[in-house]
Amino acid sequence: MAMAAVYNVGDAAGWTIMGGVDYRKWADHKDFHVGDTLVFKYSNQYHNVKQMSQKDFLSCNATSPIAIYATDSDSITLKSTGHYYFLCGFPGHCEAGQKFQILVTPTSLRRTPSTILPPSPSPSDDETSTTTFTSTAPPFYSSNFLFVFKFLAFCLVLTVFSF
Ligand SMILES: [Cu+2]
Repeated sequence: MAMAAVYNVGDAAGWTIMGGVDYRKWADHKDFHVGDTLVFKYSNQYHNVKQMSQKDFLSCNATSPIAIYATDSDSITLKSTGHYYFLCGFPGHCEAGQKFQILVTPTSLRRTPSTILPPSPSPSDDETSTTTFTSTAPPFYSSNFLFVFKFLAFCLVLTVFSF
């Protein structure tokens, strides 16, 4: 199994409203799994990290967080599957875009976040073997076909000569 990943939120920019970081886009391009860690780097004079319900996240209502982090370098390990909603609780920061949501999927689903099935190597293997089969099949098929064609042509020649 692949190792758990550590994600620096906002990459080099960190957790901020400066620099126009698009946290939604930052999160959209990643697959988050149980055991992965989010690292928030910021100055706790100006920012904090609050995990919210979906409703409060959407409305930027930071008054009743599920969890608050304010150490200025928070490492949050994603311990369970499901949606996580994060925002900065400082006034106006959520509205300015300092927020993002993620969907955490089981560790076993590292490559297929939308699938709920247990891991099975067969789908990709089947595809590979199908590809291999179809790529080797045509020459085999066409040589058979060529043989049948030659045989039919031979029969036709015999028929023509028999008249
Ligand atoms: Cu902030």
